[in-house]
Amino acid sequence: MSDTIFSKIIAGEIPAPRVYEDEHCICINDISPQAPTHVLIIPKKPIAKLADAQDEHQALLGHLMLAAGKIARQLGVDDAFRLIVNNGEGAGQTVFHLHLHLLAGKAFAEGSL
Ligand code: DGP
Repeated sequence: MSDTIFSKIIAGEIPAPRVYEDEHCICINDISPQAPTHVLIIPKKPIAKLADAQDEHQALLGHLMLAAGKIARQLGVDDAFRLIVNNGEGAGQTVFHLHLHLLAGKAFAEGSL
């Protein structure tokens, strides 16, 4: 997989303050927020897109979900947040290093995507 902007942020080559970090992931504010809270949850291990994940990544994927809950509690938005994964260009993915978007702080229409 070629280097992406996220690999450079993980490596510290491009500065990006961490909302949260542990041995498996970093979490940073999105540069172009779509909600008052818009955090990207990015595994340190690069996987281009969710559809490329394999059985061996099961624990890592679970870890990212747990990190989302932890960050939501940390930011006080654990009552109402949305997680989004864009998979592939057709779904709006622009950075080909798997990541979760955590969005909160705005009203999400009931039942809408
Ligand atoms: P996606 O469209 O799902 O691939 O989302 C990529 C997101 O990454 C997009 O919302 C903007 C964000 N992004 C791109 N470059 C940077 C950057 O250099 N810093 C930060 N913090 N976010 C970035």
